[in-house]
This record gives sequence, C-alpha cells and structure tokens, in this order.
Amino acid sequence: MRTESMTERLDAAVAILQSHDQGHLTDGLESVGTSEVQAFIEQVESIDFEELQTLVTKGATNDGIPEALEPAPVIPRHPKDEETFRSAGEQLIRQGEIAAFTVAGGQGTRLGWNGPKGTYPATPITGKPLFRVFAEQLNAIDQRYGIETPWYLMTSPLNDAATHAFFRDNNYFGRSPESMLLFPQGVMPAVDDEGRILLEAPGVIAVSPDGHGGSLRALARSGALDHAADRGVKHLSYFQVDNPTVHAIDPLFIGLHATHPASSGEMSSKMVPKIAAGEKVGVFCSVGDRTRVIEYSDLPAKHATATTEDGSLRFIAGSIAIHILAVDFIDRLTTAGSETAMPFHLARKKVPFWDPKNGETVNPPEPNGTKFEMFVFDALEFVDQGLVYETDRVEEFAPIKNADGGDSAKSSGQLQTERAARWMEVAGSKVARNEDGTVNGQIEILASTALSAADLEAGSCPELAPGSQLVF
Ligand code: UD2
Repeated sequence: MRTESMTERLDAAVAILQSHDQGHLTDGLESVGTSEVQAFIEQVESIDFEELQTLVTKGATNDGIPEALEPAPVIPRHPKDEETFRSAGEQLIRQGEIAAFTVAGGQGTRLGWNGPKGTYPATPITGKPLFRVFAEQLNAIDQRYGIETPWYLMTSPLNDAATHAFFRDNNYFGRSPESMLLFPQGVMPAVDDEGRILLEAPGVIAVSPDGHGGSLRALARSGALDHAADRGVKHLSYFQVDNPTVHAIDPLFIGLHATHPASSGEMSSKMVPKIAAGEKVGVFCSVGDRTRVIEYSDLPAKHATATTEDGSLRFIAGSIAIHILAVDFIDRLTTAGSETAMPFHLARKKVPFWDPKNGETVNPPEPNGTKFEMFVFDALEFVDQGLVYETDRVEEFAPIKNADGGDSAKSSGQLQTERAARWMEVAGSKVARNEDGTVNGQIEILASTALSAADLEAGSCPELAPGSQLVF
C-alpha cells in the first residue's frame, strides 16, 4: 500500500522526470507493485539529471586527445637509492599509513563468470579465487609488519550482495571484518540516441556501473575515507580485481610515491613497457606539466605505432592499473566543486530495453544506447606531479579478463608459474624447464612463504621436478 509520503515522493519524482523530458520513464508504472514503485522513486532520486543533461548535449566531458602529446617520464626499475625508498615505504606500512583498495565493480562480461569476478578461480594448481589471493597477501603483510591493513573493496549494486556473502561464507579469509569495508559504486543511466533514458522493465531504469573512476566518489560516500582517516591511513594502494600477481602493498612503490622528489605524493602509477602497438592498455603521456593516461581505444594510430630511433615504441608506458592515491587527494577531489570533477567517457553499447508499445524486452542486435563511465586515471589531471614507475610484467601483471586465449586464467596461470620459477631460481633452486624455456610444470608460492623473490631463502627452496606441481 502506498503511504502518503510515498505518494508525495512519487509526485515529486514524476515532476523531475517531466521537467527533464524523461516522462516516458513512468510508462508501465501502473502495472508494478508498491515495492517496485518505491525502488523506482529511489532510482529517480539518485540520478543527477543536470549532469546527465550536460553529458547528453555536450558529449564526453573529457577534452578529447590533445595535439601536444609526449611520452610521460618514467622512473626506471631499480631506481637510484632503491633501498632508501623501500625503507621509507616500509616505515609508512609499519606506521599503519597504507590501506589496500580493490575495484571489483566490473561486470566481467568477457569472462562469462556467473558471480563477482573476485570469486573466479585464479591460481594454476589450487584454483584460489582472486579475493583469496589478495586476502592472503594482506595477511602476510600484517604478520610481517605487526599491523592490520584496512582493505576497501568497491563492488557494484549488481554484485554487492554476492560479494558480501562470499566473504562471510569464507570467514573473511582470516581478516577482521572491522578492518574491511565493502561498498557499491554508483551507477549511471543509459540513454538512447535521442538522449532518452532507457527502461529495463516497467519501473526499472536501465543503469550500469559508473566506471572505476566512480570509486573516488564511492570512497567518500561510503564512509571509507573517514574509516581511513580515523585509522591514520594516508595512502590507498589501488589495484584491479583481475590481476592475481599484483603486489597489493609494495614498499618500494609506496616509498617512491611518498618521498621521491618527482612525486607530489598525491597519485602515482605503475607501468610496464607495451609489448605491441596494439596491446590493450592505456598509455602514460605528458600534456604540458600533467601526466595523463590515454586509453588504448583513444590513442591515435600515429602515436600508437610511432617508434624511436632504436625501433622501440615511442609511447611505450603501458598502464597496468596499479596506483597509489593519497587520502587527502581523494578528499580534495570529491569535496571541491566542479573544478575537480572527473570527466565521463561515453561508450556506445547494446542496451536491452523494455518497449512499452508491445510490452516486450528488446535485445538490440546493434549498439542502440550510450553508457557513461569515469576512469580513475583521469584523476592524474589534478595531480601536481604524478610519478610513473616501471615494473616488470612477469613480476606483477597477469590479468584474467577472458574465458580463454590471452588474458585468461590459463595465460595468467602460466605467468604466475613463471614468476614463481624466477623467484626459486634467484634462491638457487632448480626448476624444470622445457626446451623453449617455459616451465615444465606448475608452481604456486603461498604469500605466507614469500611476497617477493627476496623472501625465499637461498638453499631452502624445494625443486620443481619435470612435469610436476609444486605448492609451498
Ligand atoms: C583496464 C584499463 C587499461 C589497462 C588494463 C590493465 C580502463 C578503461 N582500461 O582495461 O588501460 O590498464 O585495465 O589490465 O581502465 N571496474 C569497476 N567498475 C566499473 C568498471 C570497471 O570496478 O564500473 C573494475 C573492474 O572490476 C576491473 C577493472 O575496473 O577490476 C578494469 O575494468 P575493465 O575490465 O573495464 O578494464 P580493461 O580491462 O578494459
């Protein structure tokens, strides 16, 4: 039954819709129940129609690709004073100034997995889910430094409940639930080519997650920034849910971010050299005094394929979506006015919609609508000095994005094994390899055993016999 206040709210929602030429969204509303109407009102109330109107009339709010694009300067692997920076990072970790932040709100469409991506089996032998891989790393960090690292995990309204349930069912993988905050990101409505918001069903507006750039707003809105500030956390170590070899908390990277003269300590990023002009990663560029990431789909071909005198790619710094962001910086970005608003990117997509003419859901064969997403790397625009640091691909980039082929669990598993093999070899252990140099077998090294090659003690490592599996 509709209460009086609900009727008032519905009237107000309808008035808002009409004033923005979106009155068609009430089509079919008379056929749905009270709780659906309630949910519809909440959806309408959560939409920023002014913002949407601007996006529809002006298009993307990013400025397009600037002409004066230069490759961004990069801090090389093993930089000068490496040990000093690592110690500085370790000090910050020990002082409890670092939290982990995972973005896990994506829909994982390419993976075809019926559940949050973080629940996907990721390791080559024991098939540990991604969330567990990260949790075990954090457990090892906590043990080593005698701390409790806060972990912020952004879900989406589509996978939030399932993600909560997964952690509960697995006892938070031994982490204290108070140190964790799971929160859903925002959504944006999808519009048709006339700028009319699409209906998914009567009383249900078609929305999709607002991109990982929405994570900054979501951190503020969810109380995660306050949670961090209350605990004295100064920086968030940001990574995507799809990369099981990420060093969730990396002392050297943290030290560079917080204390290197080329960093303003607001936001730093890791890169790996691209292996091919067409590799699907964004590229770090310089525009004037700012660092920017230009997404692979936006980088003009003349830049993507340009080479230097020695034949290597000119725009070679591939973004592997690992960043550190200062809590103060996120706070500034999310509380200041529109001058620090993150731009939206537009993507034309096939958006299923409900057609009131025949009361049926239509699955369009061609893209029929536009979705709006923010990208976290656009925050670099507001950074004084954004540091970009080169890391090793095998060491920390083995993403799982597809069900098979490149960037699949299989290719990632091979990279995980290769990394483990290298660590073992550094420690003087024998690893069976095939003639082509690939590892002849599979290896998983537990985070409690080692977080990097330096943690394996020379002479005390097991060996990998040909064709065998090794977990230690
Ligand atoms: C991303 C980067 C690309 C490169 C690559 C490295 C973008 C646009 N592209 O490509 O430049 O760095 O990663 O692996 O970032 N996510 C959310 N909410 C959303 C959308 C995404 O949480 O609304 C998360 C998602 O769960 C995943 C990550 O962001 O962890 C990456 O998203 P993606 O799969 O759309 O990006 P991808 O792989 O095309």
